[in-house]
Amino acid sequence: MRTQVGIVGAGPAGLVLAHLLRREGIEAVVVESRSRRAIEATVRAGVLEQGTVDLLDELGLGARMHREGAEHHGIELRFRGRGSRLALSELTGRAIMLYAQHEVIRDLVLAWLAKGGELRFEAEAVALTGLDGPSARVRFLEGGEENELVCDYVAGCDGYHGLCRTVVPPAGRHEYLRVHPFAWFGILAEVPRLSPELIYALHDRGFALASTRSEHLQRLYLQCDPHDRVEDWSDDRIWSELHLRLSTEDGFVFRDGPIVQKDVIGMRSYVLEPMRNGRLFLAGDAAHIVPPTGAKGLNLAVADVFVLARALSERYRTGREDRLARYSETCLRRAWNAQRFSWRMTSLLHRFPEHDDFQRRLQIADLEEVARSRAAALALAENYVGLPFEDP
Ligand code: RFL
Ligand code: PHB
Repeated sequence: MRTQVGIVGAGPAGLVLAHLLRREGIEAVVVESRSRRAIEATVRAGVLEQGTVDLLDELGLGARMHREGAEHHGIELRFRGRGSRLALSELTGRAIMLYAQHEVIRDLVLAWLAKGGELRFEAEAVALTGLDGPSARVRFLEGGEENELVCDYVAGCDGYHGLCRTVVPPAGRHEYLRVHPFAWFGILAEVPRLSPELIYALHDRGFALASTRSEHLQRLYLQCDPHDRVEDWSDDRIWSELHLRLSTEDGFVFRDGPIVQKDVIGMRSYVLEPMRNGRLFLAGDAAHIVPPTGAKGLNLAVADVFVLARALSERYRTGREDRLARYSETCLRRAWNAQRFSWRMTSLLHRFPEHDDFQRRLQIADLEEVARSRAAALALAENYVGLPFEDP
């Protein structure tokens, strides 16, 4: 098998890249280790930046998102029993879209296959070779047999647990890793929407987040111990903790109901530099992970492949490799800003085991500044809605 760009992984990074390349007339084949059913059912992100929404629209992939998703113009920061609205759209002129990641995946897969695109499910990449030679090779296992995809370039879009980031040689790479002393307990619950906008809450008992999937299905998160298991949290414990952490002085109430999914989500910050090894270009979670507090991971994956598609397009149109040569540097600038912002949101809103009273008071003063000062609010809002995709 031969193609121009071999894409490893059919997550947001791999699938958006496949569509972007097709628009540029560049051929691509995607290999994905899991089944279609599995990738279309994995519950992950929910917040799309306006830049991501605009790009999906440009690719003609946004119709269902606009029908079924919900545009939000603000979020609430809740602390000391009071809510403070961060008016995203008033401050920035931009908005966010609540639309589940697995719905994005469904839309992208359907459109790719409808256009006759090649996507091999249950095809696991097991080796990459020729990255410094005239052509690259992706070896993959499919139905118990080994196959090979020969290509000009490989896009490593296989996430944090994938193969691609492991083939960047130790000599030239630098990894930055921080594992945080807490995790999130995430649920999907069949209850009415708690509030018209997302609520990010800091409470003495820890962080809580009320997000949404539809009028009747809510996505809720609670800060928990990183060693907690799903079995440690009964439905009663979850609801009573959510009621405590989301409570307000003016008596905010919401209904309990059936919990249809529970998961524990570890919190990590990670960057791999450089995001390139010869003919291999890493994108998305394969190169960087951010804690979910800033809702940046998926959007960062999309921003990477936006830059990569431009660079590959230049290479195929003109033979020039200037943009490819700048790929890693361009993406790392955005990735580090997303790390900074995600760390800021995380430290603003979580209870840290090592914090004393002094640090807790500072945290409240920091939140109060965001509530009071337009400048502080704007700094947070412009990062939350997302900076424009960079294309220097
Ligand atoms: P993905 O989505 O992990 O996709 C990688 C794909 O590669 C496949 N794969 C392989 N395929 C072939 N051969 C191999 N050897 C392979 N190894 C792996 C995998 O099966 C998979 O299908 O990476 P990608 O495309 O970089 O996308 C990244 C995003 O998925 C991730 O950053 C976000 O989900 C992060 N995130 C959020 N991001 C946002 O922008 N907004 C949010 O609101 C948001 N909320 C979240 C989140 C992540 C969360 N979790 C579960 C970590 C909330 C949560 C709870
Ligand atoms: C989600 O809806 O899953 C979600 C929303 C906001 C975040 C993280 C996750 O910061």
